[in-house]
Amino acid sequence: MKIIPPPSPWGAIPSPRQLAWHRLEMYGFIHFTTNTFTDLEWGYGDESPSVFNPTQLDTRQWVRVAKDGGFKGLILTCKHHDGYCLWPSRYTEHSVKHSLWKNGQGDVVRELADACQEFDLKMGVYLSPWDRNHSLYGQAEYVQYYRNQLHELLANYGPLFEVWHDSANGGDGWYGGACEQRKIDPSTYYGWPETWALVRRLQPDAVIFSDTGADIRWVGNESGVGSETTWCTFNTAGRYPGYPEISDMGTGHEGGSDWLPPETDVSIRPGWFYHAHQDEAVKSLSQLVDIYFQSVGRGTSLLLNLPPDRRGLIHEIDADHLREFHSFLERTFQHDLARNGSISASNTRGPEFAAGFLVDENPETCWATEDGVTNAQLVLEFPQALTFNIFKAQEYIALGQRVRAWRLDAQAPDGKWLPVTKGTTIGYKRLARFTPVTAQRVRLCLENSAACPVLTSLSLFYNPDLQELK
Ligand code: FUL
Repeated sequence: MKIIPPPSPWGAIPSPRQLAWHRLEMYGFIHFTTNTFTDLEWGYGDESPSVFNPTQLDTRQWVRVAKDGGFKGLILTCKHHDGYCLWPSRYTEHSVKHSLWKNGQGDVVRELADACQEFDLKMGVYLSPWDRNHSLYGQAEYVQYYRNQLHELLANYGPLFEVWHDSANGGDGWYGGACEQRKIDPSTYYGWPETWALVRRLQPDAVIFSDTGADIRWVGNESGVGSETTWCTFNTAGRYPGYPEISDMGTGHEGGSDWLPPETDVSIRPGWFYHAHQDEAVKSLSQLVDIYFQSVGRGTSLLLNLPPDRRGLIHEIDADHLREFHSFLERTFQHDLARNGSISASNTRGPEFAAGFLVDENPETCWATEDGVTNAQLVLEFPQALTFNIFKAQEYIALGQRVRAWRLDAQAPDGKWLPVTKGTTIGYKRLARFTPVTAQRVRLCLENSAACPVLTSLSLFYNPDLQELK
């Protein structure tokens, strides 16, 4: 029998570490530092280390909340812009060493690493490049200090899944008492290639986040909204973390030079840090579901912030909302209705790439057309009409991202095909929600694709409560 080869990769493709990251889909952020106790969002850098004094810090509670929320990992602000270190770094005194918490003997990073290991959750670190405490910030010596600290985090706390470098620099700070403005040139100052080489050497499986990679990019906003059109590919030439133009971060660039998918970061509260006066403003189920559809549902990963309070616990309100969110998603995606039907395609590359692989729940199998076919239809037919209000599709991104435009139709009883919804890119995952439709035959039209389409899954779901959420 003739073996049909798979399609050749199209354009830039993900590395194994990026592919593993795509599959995480959702993980949490933990913003915690002196700000939690001073009620600030950006500490100036002159805070007394002793203000950090959680009364009941329990990283196992954070991990339990994250797991109950369906999250696969947690990323901790080991150092935010104020420079305060949540671990006893040997390179500074501005840390938990001088906290009243555990008489200066504590290490929040260690406690989180232990809890993550105990409950089998992944861990990541955020180390702010901008440091408003350090006297040498702005000079070459500071970059070495930053790398030394990163080395401590990379070498001493077990495997990390993500290393997070933000690009903020608001200018003014304490800077060892100088109290002045210090802006740096983000295109050269931090020497990112060398720092990223350190991450690769010590944590080869960790993805590196910054505005522009090395592995994942920022989505371009902090409101939890991915772009309707999302290309995982991005032209990185001339770009660097802190690059002033961000309007294309969400969309990316079709046919871009690198695989650099977006991560959507957003807080469950208005602020990144806990403030008691925001207890009533924790995002509702409806807001969280919107965020999910607009981030994960647009092919990005969701990084949702869950800031611990002054006790050192994730507040009950946040934990409740998250549990509610997770159980809503579980209910919504429990039964894939597409599996009740038979599926056929207008074109198939060969038996190894049959349409049936779209509904087998195996991310390693796929349907593909013959080379040169860039427009194809897939028809799902059910024994009897069924009702659905969510559509899901996934491309087999190991071979690149291809689809540019798609449309979903349902067949009316008189045989006419009526449009249900449509979109542009699909990528790792595309979700679409709409008012419930009842039909016996449903058709996905891939109207335009950069190369022959290669999909790994096609699903329909029904949750009658979805419409009620608004
Ligand atoms: C930004 C910071 O300025 C915010 O405080 C927060 O940490 C956010 C996730 O990244 O760059």
